[in-house]
Amino acid sequence: MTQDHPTRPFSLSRLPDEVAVATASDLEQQMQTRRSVRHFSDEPVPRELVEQAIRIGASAPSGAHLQPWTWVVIGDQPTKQRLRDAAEAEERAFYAERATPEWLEALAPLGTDEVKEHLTTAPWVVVLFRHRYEVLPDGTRRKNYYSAESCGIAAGFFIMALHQLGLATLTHTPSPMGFLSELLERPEHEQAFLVLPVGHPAPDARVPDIARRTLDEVSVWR
Ligand code: IYR
Repeated sequence: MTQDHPTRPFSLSRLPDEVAVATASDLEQQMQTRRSVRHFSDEPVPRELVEQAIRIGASAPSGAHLQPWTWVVIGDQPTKQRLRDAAEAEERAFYAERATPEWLEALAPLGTDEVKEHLTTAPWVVVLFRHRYEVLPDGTRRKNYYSAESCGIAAGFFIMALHQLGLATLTHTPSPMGFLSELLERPEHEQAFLVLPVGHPAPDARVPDIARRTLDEVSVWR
């Protein structure tokens, strides 16, 4: 390692193996109850909780530590409505024309359609923008490395934090997402990456009856 940049000492508090296994078991149980929610309650959620979840999301590792993200948080009804109208216009075209039959078949178990009620019902809608590059003060461009991977990891941290706080979200990817840049007035170098409504599930919320793949199915050990 080159040593011409400052470093500082680091250690992690070490857990006895049995404690780690018990902790992992509790955490896994907790995380296995997470589901993508499409039916939200309009009950308010304190802004502070969303701030904390974003700080946790933004604590994620990123390529060259360039932190290539902006979290746009929408809490006002008129903006949420404009977002919903624009998203539904794109989705209508997606479901009616753009989606291939295979894609529609893959989506069938999820029961999704062009109605995006969550965008106006959830108290908060967070749009994560990915910085493909940065514009430096002198106007030149600096490339960001692995910005998609970085934003994916950050979104994962954010989703996990929300679940731990007892809040629901959905990784909504309207396609295409260009309308979000205009509507939320983001600069050219930022590209909408994910739309994440945040709130409590509606009291009558339902989720698809689908299962997760098992450890044996998802892992190979050699
Ligand atoms: N963007 C559409 C379609 C859609 C695509 C995937 I991949 C999903 O996991 C769910 C939906 C929509 O939001 O309805």
